[in-house]
This record gives sequence, C-alpha cells and structure tokens, in this order.
Amino acid sequence: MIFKKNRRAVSTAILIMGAISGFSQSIPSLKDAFKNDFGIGTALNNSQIEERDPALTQFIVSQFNMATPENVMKSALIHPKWDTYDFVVPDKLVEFGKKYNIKINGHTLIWHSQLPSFIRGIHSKDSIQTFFNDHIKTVASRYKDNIFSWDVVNEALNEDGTLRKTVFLDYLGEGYIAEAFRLTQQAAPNVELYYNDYNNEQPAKRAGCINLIKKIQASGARIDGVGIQGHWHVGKVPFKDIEESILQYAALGLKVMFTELDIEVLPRNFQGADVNQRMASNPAMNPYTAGLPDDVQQQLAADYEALFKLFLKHKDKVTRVTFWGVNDGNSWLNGWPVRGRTNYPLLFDRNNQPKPAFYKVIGLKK
Ligand code: 9MR
Repeated sequence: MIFKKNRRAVSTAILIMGAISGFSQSIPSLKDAFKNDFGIGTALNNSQIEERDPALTQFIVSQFNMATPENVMKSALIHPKWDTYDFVVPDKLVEFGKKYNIKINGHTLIWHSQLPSFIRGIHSKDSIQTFFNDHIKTVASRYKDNIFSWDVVNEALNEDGTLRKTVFLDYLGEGYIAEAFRLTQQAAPNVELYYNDYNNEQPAKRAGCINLIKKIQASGARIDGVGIQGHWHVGKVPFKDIEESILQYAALGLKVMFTELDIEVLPRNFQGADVNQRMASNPAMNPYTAGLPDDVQQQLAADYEALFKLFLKHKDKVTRVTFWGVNDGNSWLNGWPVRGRTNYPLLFDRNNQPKPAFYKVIGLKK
C-alpha cells in the first residue's frame, strides 16, 4: 500500500516536473525507437552540458544516446592561448556521457573556423606545424579513453570539390589532412576517426570528398567514417544525392553519419553552412514569429519522414543521425545567416514538445 502510494507520489512528481519544463513523460523515445538501426544524437551547448536545467537533462537523456559538443571542443575554446588549454566544460561533457550512457563525438580537431586568435599572429610554417601537432596530441590524448569518435577534420572542401584555402593548406600543404588522421590515431588509437562536411552529398563536393578520403586511405592512416552534416532546407532536401552519397561513401568501406541534421524553414538565398556567409535582416526574412503555418509544418514533417525512411533503408551503412540542437529554441539557425529570427528546424518545439515531424519519424517504427 505504502509502496503504491509512494509510486503515485513519484509519478505525480514526474508529471509536475514535466509540466514545469514543458514536456510529458509519455513522449516516445527516439533513441529507443531506432535502437536497432542507428544512434540518435544531439548537439549540446554549455548550459545543457552543465545540467543547469535538470528537467531538460532528463529530456535529453530520454531521447538521445549520442552527443556532439556544439562549440566547447573547438580550438578557440579548448586551446585559447599558445600554451593554455581549457578542459573544464569538455571534461564535464565527458562526465555527462559516462553518467547517462551517451556516446560522445568530439568536434572538432582541425577546422579553419573558430580558431584561437593567436593563430593570426603566426606566420611561419614551423609554428603552424607545432600548433597543429601539439593541438591534436594534447586534445586527442586527453580523451583517448572516454570519447567514442572525433571529427578529425571539418569542412576542408570548397563547393567545387577542391581544397578550401585555409591556414593549414597554406602552410602545411594538402598532406595536412592525412597527417591529422595519423596524429589522432597515434594519440587515441581506440577512437573512431571521421571527416565531416556540409553539402558533401552534392555531386561536385562529394567527388572532392571521395578523393580526399582515398588520399587518407592511401597514406596508410585510418579513417572510419564520413559525416554529412545535413543542413537542409524545407521542400528542397536533396534525397537522390543523399542516397547516392550513402552508397558511394559506404563503398569506400566507411561508416556514414548524418552529423548536424536540421531542416531550415526560413527564406535564404544560398545553400550550405558557411558561417562567414550572412544576409541582411528585414521583416520579410523573419515571417513566422507568431508560429509556423500549417502547410510549412506539414512539409517539414514530410521531409523528415522521407529522410528517415531513407536512413532506415540504408541502416546497414548509416550508423548515427545527430540533430544540431535539442529543440527549435536552441538552434543556431535562429541566429544565422540573419540574426534574431524565429526558426523551426528540429523535431521538438521551444517547450520540448514533439512536432508533427517527430510523430512522422517515430511512426516509421510502428
Ligand atoms: O552551432 C554552432 C554555432 O553555435 C557557432 O556559433 C558556429 C560558429 O562557427 O558553429 C556552429 O556549428 C557549426 C559546426 O561546428 C560545423 N558545421 C556548421 C555548424 C553550423 O554553423
């Protein structure tokens, strides 16, 4: 009797917690629904990693079994000065993963963006090489036993498939990519190693990506997988290119992952996720501040459903699908390429309530 009473009290408490935080315990779980197919991940920001909202933590761990730090492991943050590293929040992320049985994908070791500011003052090949070696060795070896994988190199390609001009290409030459994989493998032999990019499902960039992967393989370094970020636009998801890419990348012996999935619903005049591209703000660019119109909501749901259908069709090749944010409220797309917009790119709304797209996706497993 007492047990029963307590149980009722506990479930009432859970319901109240759910009501306060805006979610209900009865929401089906994505990670459970797809547990025999592929991992379900999310990007985590500082406040989520630090568990500032316990109800939100419960929500996150009920839905996701993999996580990628949205920013805290990027070199500007983890390596702010030449000889100073800041591991405080990254260490918390690793703890978070351990505590809740969530696999962590490190993001990212070598990227031309969000570099520490001291890099701008370096003008010699030797110093860039020293930064490159020390950065990879120090960061990768710190987490060698407690993260699952690394995005070793991020966004090294231009849209036409050629190599992007970066400080690494300029000073170290094109071999820097294979070298990054070799050094990471040396520092963290049991961690999976990935190349990650956006638009690398598009034919020209895909061809460049395949070329890049083959060069890494030919160098003798190990590469385990390729990440297709998946920053797409509602009504324009390139399903055919995505399927073709899954097949072509898998044919190289690699795992295929969708690593930063979101489907934008607001107007934009270019494709991709180059953070340096911006657009001017005006009210026409922010049309849905009062809510998402039903026709767009339905299109978003249909796009997500078709995408997950495709992922399931190739579940022998697709190992992880990671959303770039927990809910619409914390998506980077509210601030880019126009600041201060109200965007709706994910499966959960600003109160962590499932959207029609969520039910379409979960419905595929019923
Ligand atoms: O979501 C990230 C945002 O908070 C940062 O301001 C931005 C800065 O570069 O990076 C965003 O994440 C990017 C990711 O690390 C790499 N692929 C593109 C993502 C969206 O820009």
